This record gives sequence, C-alpha cells and structure tokens, in this order.
Amino acid sequence: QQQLGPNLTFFDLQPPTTDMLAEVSESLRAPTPTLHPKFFYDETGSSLFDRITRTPEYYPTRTEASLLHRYAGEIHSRLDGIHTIAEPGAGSCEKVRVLLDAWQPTHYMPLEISRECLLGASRRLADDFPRIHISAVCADYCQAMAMPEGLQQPGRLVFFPGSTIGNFEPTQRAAFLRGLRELAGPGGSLLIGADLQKPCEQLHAAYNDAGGLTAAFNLNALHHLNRELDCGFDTDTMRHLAFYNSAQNRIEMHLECLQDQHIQLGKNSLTLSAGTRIHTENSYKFTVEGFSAELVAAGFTPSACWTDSDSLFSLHLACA
Ligand code: AVI
Repeated sequence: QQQLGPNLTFFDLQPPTTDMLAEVSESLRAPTPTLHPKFFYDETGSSLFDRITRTPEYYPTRTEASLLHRYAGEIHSRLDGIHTIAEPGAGSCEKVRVLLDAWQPTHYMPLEISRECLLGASRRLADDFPRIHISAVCADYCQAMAMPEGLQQPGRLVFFPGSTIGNFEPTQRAAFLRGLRELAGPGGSLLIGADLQKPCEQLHAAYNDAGGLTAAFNLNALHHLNRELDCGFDTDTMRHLAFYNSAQNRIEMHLECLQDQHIQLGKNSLTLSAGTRIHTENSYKFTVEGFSAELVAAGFTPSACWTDSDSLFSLHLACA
C-alpha cells in the first residue's frame, strides 16, 4: 500500500504474469483456432477501441453514456447508504466521471490490470475530485476479486459498464457475475451495462464500421503478437470478419487467412491454411428479461433497469 497523494492510495496485488507464448500456441493449435480478446488491447488497440466508440455506427458507448447522464440522480436515490464505487477493469476511468460528478461519493476504487493505465487515470481523477478518496487497485479482476486489507468494508456499488459482460462466454459469465456480487458485499449493489438484441443489420454495421476501425482493431491483435512473440503474421493477407450469429445471440469476430500463413510460435512453426478463421471475439447481445434472469441466477435481486427509447442498450441495477 502506497500513499501517492492526499486522496490517492495505491494497492498493488501483483497480478500474476501469464505465459503468453504458451497460451497463444495452445489456442491457435486448437481445432477451432482462437485468440483471447484481451490481445486486442495493447496501446494501439486501446486507442483504436476508443476511436470505435466515437464512430456513428458503434452505438453502445454513447447510448450508455446518455443513460448514465439522464438517470444518475434516480440511480443515486436508490443507493441509500452506499458511499463507495468499485469498478473492475476501470481502464481510463472516464465513464465513472458522470457518477462522481453527480454523487460525490466518499470513495472510488478502480481495479485495473495495467499499472501504467491505472496510475495515470487515478492521478488525473484524484486531481479533478479532491474530495473523493481514490483507492487504485492493480489486479487482474478476472482472477482476484478479493479486496486487500484496509479495503474490506462491504456495501459497495460495483460499476461494470460498456457491455463488457457480453465478451464472456455463458459459463464464465455466470461465474464472473457471482464474483461481482462478492465484490459488492452484503448491502452492496451492481450497476451494469448490457447491450440488447436488435436487427442484425444494425449490429453488423456497428462491428463493420465504414471507416475500417473495427477491422484495424481486430487485425491489431496480430500486430500485437508479431511484436511480443515475433510470430510473423502477414497481416496483409488476413481479413476482418464480423457477423451476427442469431442462434447464439452474439456478434462473432474472426480473422480469415486469405493465403496459407506460416507463423512462428517460439521454437515451433505453424501453418494456418488459406480459409482458416481465427475466432477472436464474441459479443453477446441480451434481452432485458434474459439478463435480469442471469443476475438472479448469480444471487442478485434486480431492482431497476433503464433503456433508451430505441431499446439499443440496457443499464441494470441489482442488489447484492
Ligand atoms: C469491449 N467490448 C464491449 C466491445 C464489444 O462491443 O463487444 C469490444 C468491441 N469489439 C469490436 N468492437 C468493439
């Protein structure tokens, strides 16, 4: 625990470093080659994602932001006795600002695996909100949801925006929601964004923006691997694919080999033949009822849900 300023404390839970080569080798050699979506997010990928959220086609971020803005007061009135906001995977801590502005909680606790990103964002926040105490926790929120000593007082609002929950597979998602309930603690609540099912043309457009940013974002996973592991992917002969799988209610993103790809994985080589698709992401889309049922299954009691007038996106509040 380190005191970095009058209202900023840093907790380093030292997230375990993973063996990227072993992980990537295993997932690319699987019968259906896959890459975990976390590989999108190096510096370039995070900045591409940020630009995607501002494209006219990608509606989730701006729709959720306007719901938060419009209903911040109403949400607050339902959170009697909660003075702490915890945000797993807080990233740049931008989305929470509307809540900090509106509520002035006593305490904000971002959890983030990237130490640099966390330190930068929480320093800016601590300057901008001198009356809010920031406890910045460096942790892999997928692995560790337990709080360090000194932060164990329960009854938090857990904030998980962006429909990131849609990037988890159903079984993982159920386990993750149970983890969020533990993080909220007795008397706590969850405020979570979930993207909604809609006509597939609209979904297709959101993941195939005309400016090509989503294609660049998807392909950037390979640039990331080339840089970190020297895989030698020829990204000019890989194609971005994104489509809606209506049987599974999810957008799928893939990278398709237009020619045989000869790549290097440490000491071993691997050929992905022309036509092979590497599955890079699923983004599940929900109904309000279906998502509420998942919250109940994880032990929550849903208390309210807000959607925009076009039913694009939903914001759920639930008691832990
Ligand atoms: C981060 N996540 C919620 C985004 C999504 O829509 O599933 C990631 C993304 N993939 C392509 N565009 C955006």
